[in-house]
Amino acid sequence: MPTPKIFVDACFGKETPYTPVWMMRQAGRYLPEYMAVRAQAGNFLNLCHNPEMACEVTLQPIDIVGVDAAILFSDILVIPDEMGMDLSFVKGEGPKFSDPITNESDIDKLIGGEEAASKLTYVYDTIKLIKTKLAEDKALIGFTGSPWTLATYMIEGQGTKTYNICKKMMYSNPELLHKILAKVTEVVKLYMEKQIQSGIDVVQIFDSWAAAIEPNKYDEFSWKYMVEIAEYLKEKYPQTPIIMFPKGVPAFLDKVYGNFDVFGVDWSTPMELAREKLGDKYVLQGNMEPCRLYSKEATTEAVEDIQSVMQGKRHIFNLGHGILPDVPVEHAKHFINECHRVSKK
Ligand code: 1CP
Repeated sequence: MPTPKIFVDACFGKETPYTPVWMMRQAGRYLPEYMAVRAQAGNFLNLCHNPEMACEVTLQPIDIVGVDAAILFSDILVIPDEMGMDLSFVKGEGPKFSDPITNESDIDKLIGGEEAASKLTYVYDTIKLIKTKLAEDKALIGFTGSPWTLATYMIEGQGTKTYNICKKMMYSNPELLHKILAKVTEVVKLYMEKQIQSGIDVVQIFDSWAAAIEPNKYDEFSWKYMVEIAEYLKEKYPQTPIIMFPKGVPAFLDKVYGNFDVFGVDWSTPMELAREKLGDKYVLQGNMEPCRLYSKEATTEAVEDIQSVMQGKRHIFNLGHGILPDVPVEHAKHFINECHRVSKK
């Protein structure tokens, strides 16, 4: 019998001895051990491309803060990079693509489908290496950005506050945006399939920029593509749980549909509301406001509140978005311990 993984059981809504917990962006700059490996790598993309180093930073939060699942160390933007867009990380400014997509011939030039997914070998090698080292009772989460979130970077060329270039396309040339989204969706399906074949236990689809889309258009431009990916994977790999994380869409909760297992609740959505609307159909993950990690008292208060709503049923603890780089490691550990303490049966 293989050792059970509490995290995977919880994703399927099974009873577990306590509620498992992990933190979005848990492998990152708040850990001095991460900074040391990153310095050794020279730059962020080298770190993503090097399976030994990526494996090391993936495992750090398991050993240092005691989370129940590791998340593969990589970035969502390696996908457009391997589709032929030239990605770089400019110090202090974040990701940049030198030639953003503006027209149909730019889309036609992108490498698609199997060819693009096959170029991400360093990710698959990293997964295989992690699986040789990760304790058997811990889960490994693989991930992708949603087609919409990826497209925002491919069209804007970088992070954006206004999304004006993608939204201009959304309202004035929606067919062009759909063409990008469809091409990215095909790559993501095969990419996630290869992550599963390489050994990941759980899939998370990050739609970090969901809130940029008006609620009436959210299904058309983002959710339906996420559901298409989930349905493709579920049909072939029903034993691999899928977590959907659309950030900041409380107005869409009534319309959520699709074949997946866990709905990631962001910190702006009250857990009660998510439980009322979705709790019977999906396991819920979340949702402490990440800045509460600056105070141990504020952390304990939120963990107790979330526990009183979810009562250890059909729930996975997490933050409502990523941990910030200046959070003391001690406080991150406190969050994990408190989640385990309040939910222990
Ligand atoms: O070391 C550094 O300075 C680079 C910072 C960094 C890190 C640690 C980037 C650049 N990416 C990552 C790792 C990363 N990215 C992970 C690793 C696993 C973990 O969570 O521990 C994951 C899951 C991501 C996913 C990611 N990248 C998302 C979705 C998740 C989210 O936080 O919403 C997004 C939007 C990105 C784009 C990206 N990559 C890096 C930065 C600084 C950004 C955001 C830029 C922006 O704000 O637009």
